[in-house]
Amino acid sequence: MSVTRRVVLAALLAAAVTGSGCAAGSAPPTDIDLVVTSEGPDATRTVEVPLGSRVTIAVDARIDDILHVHGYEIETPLQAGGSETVSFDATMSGAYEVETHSNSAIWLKLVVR
Ligand SMILES: [Cu+2]
Repeated sequence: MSVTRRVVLAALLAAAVTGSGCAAGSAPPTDIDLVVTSEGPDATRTVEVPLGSRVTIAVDARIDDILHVHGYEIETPLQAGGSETVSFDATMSGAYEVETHSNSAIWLKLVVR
């Protein structure tokens, strides 16, 4: 088999794998509970998110801040003592950090694939 033919075959196989089961609405939802404090997390939590999943982050805020979902560019104001829900469809693959800016805390790393 020629090198060119191998590359084409590999590309076709990759397309077959990534193209299956990704119809809109077929991915299971991703629900995340998050308590936002001034200290930030002990460690950033990594969450695997299936591509196409509806992501819902339920935030229990202990401080005034803004929660920022990088990449998807969603910013939600938080009020100390309040709760907020951030929802979006994970339509872009990749790794995205969820941060609060007052303390530069990175709460989540969403790995969408
Ligand atoms: Cu940010």
